[in-house]
Amino acid sequence: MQVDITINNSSDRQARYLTWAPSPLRLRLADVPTLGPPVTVTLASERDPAGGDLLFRAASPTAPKPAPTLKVALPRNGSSVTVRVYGRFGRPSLVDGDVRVVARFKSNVIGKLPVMVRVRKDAARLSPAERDRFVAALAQLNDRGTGRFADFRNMHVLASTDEAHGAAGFLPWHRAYLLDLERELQAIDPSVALPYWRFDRPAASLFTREFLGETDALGNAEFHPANPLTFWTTDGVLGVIRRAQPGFDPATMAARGVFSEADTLALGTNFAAFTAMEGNPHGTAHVSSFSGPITSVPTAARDPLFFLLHCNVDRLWARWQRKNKRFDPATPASYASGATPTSLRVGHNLNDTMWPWNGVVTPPRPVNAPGGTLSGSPTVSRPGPQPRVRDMLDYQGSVAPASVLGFAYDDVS
Ligand SMILES: [Cu+2]
Repeated sequence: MQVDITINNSSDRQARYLTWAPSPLRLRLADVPTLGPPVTVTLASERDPAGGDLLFRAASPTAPKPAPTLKVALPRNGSSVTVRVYGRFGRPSLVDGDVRVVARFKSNVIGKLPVMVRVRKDAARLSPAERDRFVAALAQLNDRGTGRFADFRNMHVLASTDEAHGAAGFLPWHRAYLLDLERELQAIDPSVALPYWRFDRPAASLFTREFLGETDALGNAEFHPANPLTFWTTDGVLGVIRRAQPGFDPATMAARGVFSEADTLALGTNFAAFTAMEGNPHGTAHVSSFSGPITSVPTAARDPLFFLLHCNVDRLWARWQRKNKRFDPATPASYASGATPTSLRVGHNLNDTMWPWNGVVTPPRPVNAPGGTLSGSPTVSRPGPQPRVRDMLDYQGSVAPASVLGFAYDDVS
């Protein structure tokens, strides 16, 4: 007897990735005599010692909470039953396939599928292997200045100032931007998730030659010869320009003057109040500790650190959303949508599509739209190629399960 296991409605290997949000898991009996009662199988995880872990739940809305095991009765006629599988919060994977979905009949294993609990982690706490996979994927996306990274560089330029900064859409726009980049990295190596820079803490292992580079006296980031970021090229220039400001040591100090996480989360319980975080900690983290391209909107995306900085900004929004239950676009406090649907600058209203993914190049939008539509994902269908501001809020499907965007943070349940 054998059971076929399918995750995220796809037999594609690239679909076998989980977060804390539920993913559909489909079971179907193969090779069984058609006569007789349903066959009850038990789902559980089988994990490596430091591997990810899983929880399961029946699909019915009234089903009990997610649990480490789940009994499922499967019909003998080969029709399928769909349940839910979750990464177990606090137990993300270290490497691909370090946890398996196992289906047992009595004590016999009759089905097994390797998966990964893939979430965004603190860059300073990645394992060397996680770090190296991320760096390799990012360097490949850049491809010595000839790769698709150039699109991401070109999306965050002067033209993006009105579309993505200084107003309510700042957080949703950058969430879409990071998701687009992360999906491109995952197309290169599906085991990669974007790490975040906790700029409110020292990050000794991040500013090293093996990772994002150690700044030298001339203001360049120095890389180990084996680090593929050695060949990082943007705007036709090889290398990463980043200089620690006098007296600043990123290995032992937090970025200077940035609000602590607690102070950031305490900015207010309405989105309008929370948007003050665009100034501090976001803007402060950009300008207070390093000099170089990172300090200015049109050039910041030249520095790979920019994406880790913004990943932490997005994580702070996610933590704030979790703390205050601000996932529902229909709740006014979840977003500063203004009194009427068009009360804010174009691109910042809840129902607006966002540039450049919408391809709109007529005023007041910028004159070009680099990068094309937003990359799709093998694991989820949202937000679609032309995301709206509202599509960015319910990223874990807390309000509407179909809204899930396919990413999560290690410390946001
Ligand atoms: Cu920006």
